[in-house]
Amino acid sequence: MARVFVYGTLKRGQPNHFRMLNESVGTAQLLASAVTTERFPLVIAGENNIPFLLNLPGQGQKVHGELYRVDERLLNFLDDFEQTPTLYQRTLVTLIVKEWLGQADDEERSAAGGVTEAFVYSTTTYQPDWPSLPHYEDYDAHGNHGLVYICPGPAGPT
Ligand code: PCA
Repeated sequence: MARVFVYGTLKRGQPNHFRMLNESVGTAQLLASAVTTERFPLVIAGENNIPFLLNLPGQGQKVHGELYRVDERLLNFLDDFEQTPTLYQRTLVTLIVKEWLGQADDEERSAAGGVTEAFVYSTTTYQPDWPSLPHYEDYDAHGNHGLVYICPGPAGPT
């Protein structure tokens, strides 16, 4: 089992959330809503308007998202889907839990001060202008930025 913090198209209500629910590739349980303890630039970039958390702690805003418990199969699927390690890199991030949700067990809920760690798909490889794009704290593919995410085909993001 592993824990993954999702901040982009994998969140509930977002265009790739169905991939978290596809039991033929593994299982995920929603544990909590959470926010990063540090600031990061979360930008929308590229031809397909893909959200990227740039691994530049201290810049941008604290990023809001969802914490999941996933099995190894789903983690492998997500690594492939997110083109890790070329497009994104899977790194660790420190989070503050906003609200534990039904599927978190007592041990998970005992995290001191609600501070916990999880994997995140962030990137250290990006175009030089990306850090100066607008920063978001709570991604929504249909937000008033107008940068609607263009879904990848079955092969994954392009
Ligand atoms: N998918 C991953 C990284 C960005 C994206 O759209 C996520 O939702 O966290």
